[in-house]
Amino acid sequence: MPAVLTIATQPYSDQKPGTSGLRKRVPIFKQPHYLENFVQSIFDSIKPPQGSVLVLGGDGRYYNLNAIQVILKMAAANGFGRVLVGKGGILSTPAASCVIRKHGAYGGIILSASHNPGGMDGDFGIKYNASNGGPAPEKLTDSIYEMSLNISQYRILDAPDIDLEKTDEVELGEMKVSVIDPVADYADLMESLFDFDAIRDLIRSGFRIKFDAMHAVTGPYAREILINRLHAPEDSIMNAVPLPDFGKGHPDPNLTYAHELVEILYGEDAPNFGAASDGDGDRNMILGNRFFVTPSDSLAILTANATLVPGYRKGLSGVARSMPTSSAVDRVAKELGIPCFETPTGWKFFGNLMDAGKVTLCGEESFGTGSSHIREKDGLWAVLFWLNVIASKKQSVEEIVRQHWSNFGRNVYSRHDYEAIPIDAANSVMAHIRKEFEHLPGNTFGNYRVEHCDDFSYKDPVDESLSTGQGLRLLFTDGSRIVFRLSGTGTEGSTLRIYLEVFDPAIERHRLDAQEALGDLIKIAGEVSQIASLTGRNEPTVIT
Ligand code: G16
Repeated sequence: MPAVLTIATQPYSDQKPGTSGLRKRVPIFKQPHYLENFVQSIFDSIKPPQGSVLVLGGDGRYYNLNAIQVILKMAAANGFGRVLVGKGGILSTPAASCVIRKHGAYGGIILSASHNPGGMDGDFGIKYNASNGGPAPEKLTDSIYEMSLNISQYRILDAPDIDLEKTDEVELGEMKVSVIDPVADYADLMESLFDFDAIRDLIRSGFRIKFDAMHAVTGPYAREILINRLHAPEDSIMNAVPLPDFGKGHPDPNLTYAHELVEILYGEDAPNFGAASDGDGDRNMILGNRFFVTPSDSLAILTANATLVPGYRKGLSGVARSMPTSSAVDRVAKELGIPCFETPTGWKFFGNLMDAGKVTLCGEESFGTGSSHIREKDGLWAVLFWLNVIASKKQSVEEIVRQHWSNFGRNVYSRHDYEAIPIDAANSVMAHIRKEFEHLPGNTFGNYRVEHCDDFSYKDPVDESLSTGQGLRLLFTDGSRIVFRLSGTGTEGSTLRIYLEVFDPAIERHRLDAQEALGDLIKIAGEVSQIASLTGRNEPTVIT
């Protein structure tokens, strides 16, 4: 029997998990004991009962396989009875959530830095999901951080690496390792929710789709679901082989980074439907022929049409959106007579609401949409939901969106990101805005009158925990708003996000470009934040 080693270590001070787990550059993760310290801090915080089951996998980025071998040996030395690990070390974030729930695991470790670039000098990340399949709640991430600051030793089995390339069951000390097909459970779940016959008919009728896996984790999932099960032609998927450096791309499904797909959907002979997912498969971008669907509109439209989908035929118990997400879905919820919750940014805030049965669908402006089928946002799920709605309504993406705007009005929306700003400069912008907020209520900027300014805070209706400092909101009397927020997922400097929203009830203005419609608010945001003078940046890095 291999020996359990207890290795002495020193704490690192920078292992505070962000919006979803610990994300750092690969060279930081490669420092001696860095990964091990964090993993031991997770195990010391969750205190798994002897013999517990752990799920383990990642998005296939550089360092994934090394980390998996280490974590397996540490799990064996920390009393786990079984680890379910994806073949090749692969598990998308939604698939991991699905496997945790389906197999009643104690929790799961997912290795991913989501949409951040990968490779030897790229980003790596690690996050823990609890037994409900969802991201660790703040209480737990705080405890993991505390443990990491005080750690003095970790436990690891002195054993050789195991073969992850074939599905099998092997022993690692007293623990069993089941190397599982990473796709099967997830694909079955999708088939149980959506009308695959109707989608197959749609595709057979000549409806053309293009899914861009961005050389990240969703390649094998898209192949199994879209090609094998839905019989889409082979050229319906692109960049479908996961690569450790994502083909040197930035696997973030937005109009800037998924430009290869965007060019196809806006080009000659464009397909009818386009979609992309991110590094770990939880985000989605939806495109029609020459048409972009904002994530906020997507959530509202899926909510309005949910009963067309078998898995949601009986209706929704409620919906939730993150605060910076537009209030398009609020209008739908009102009409459906169901509750709509506004939470801070971060999928973990939806978990309690779903566990308590208060919401069925939820979404975020950051290209995340999902439902209570798992406890993570789910990229391919959103793609299938759209295909099911299209198959049922027999309308194009653009027709569906325009009809939605006609029915509910349009929340014109955009996000401007200023990436990799020096941390001090970003903090001074936020401090400046806070100061401005003291005297802004009642002021007018052209047609816009400031009603209220605050720093968003949220009291969880289930466990009553309070989260403060979740984004600076400038709310106008007509319902328009500007939100300023620092990203919790970047690894270089600070990323400042400015979220802009106006409500437009007049159908004839719907053809207007969003940036044009938001022009006044963009100016106000610049004036109030002084971003140009405080950071030297005259333009956002990414506009979505
Ligand atoms: C993570 C969370 C999302 C959240 C996003 C926000 O996404 O899972 O719930 O909306 O971060 O990112 P930021 O703080 O940069 O605005 P992911 O896809 O990176 O796991």
